[in-house]
Amino acid sequence: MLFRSLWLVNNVIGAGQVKSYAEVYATGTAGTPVTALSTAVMRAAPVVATGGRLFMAHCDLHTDRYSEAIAEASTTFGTEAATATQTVNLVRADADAEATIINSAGYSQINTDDSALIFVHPDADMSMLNSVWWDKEYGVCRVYGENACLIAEGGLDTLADQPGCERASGNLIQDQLWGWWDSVTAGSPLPDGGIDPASEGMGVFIDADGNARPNGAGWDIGAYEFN
Ligand SMILES: [Ca+2]
Repeated sequence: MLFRSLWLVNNVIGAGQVKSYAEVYATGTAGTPVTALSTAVMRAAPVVATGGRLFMAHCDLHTDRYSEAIAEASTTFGTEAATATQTVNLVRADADAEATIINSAGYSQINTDDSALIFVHPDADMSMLNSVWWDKEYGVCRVYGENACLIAEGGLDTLADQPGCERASGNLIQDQLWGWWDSVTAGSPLPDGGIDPASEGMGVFIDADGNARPNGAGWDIGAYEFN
């Protein structure tokens, strides 16, 4: 998405069943063999900041396991080469993007190639506050930089020390214990886990259902106020 200034509030956003296919079938002969070269590249994320300023508050992001890249190459005589690469993130901040993310959550179900919960280009400017991320199955890289995994496991405490990141506090790598988007089970870190969005210049006074925020002891993380 190309934008100068974008506000995302109280949204549930998924990158689901994203696919890339590349098929190359070449006919060669014994005397004149050919090369069949097929390359499929799939890159996806629910939220991609390509530039400008992104303000994201109280959003739930998800990817699903059915996203895939498929490459097929075939020749009668010669060389067959098929390469499929798939990279999936929950949030991606490209170069020149300024992204402020607060009170948001997401889970990943993909771990292939350079996939990670969060991608941060070294020339980006990301701030992340009081957000909860989780990988349901694979132990995916937490934060990926331009060419390598910056935070492979553990929490996000060192995110602010990474190239492309400015501020990070109150973030968790933890199962959100969602029942569905608008419900959680006991022990979830989401209820009352957020900060006042006004501290970042954002007023968020209702949730995705139109119920008042905050309710109970504070702002709930995600699109819904649970209590
Ligand atoms: Ca609350």
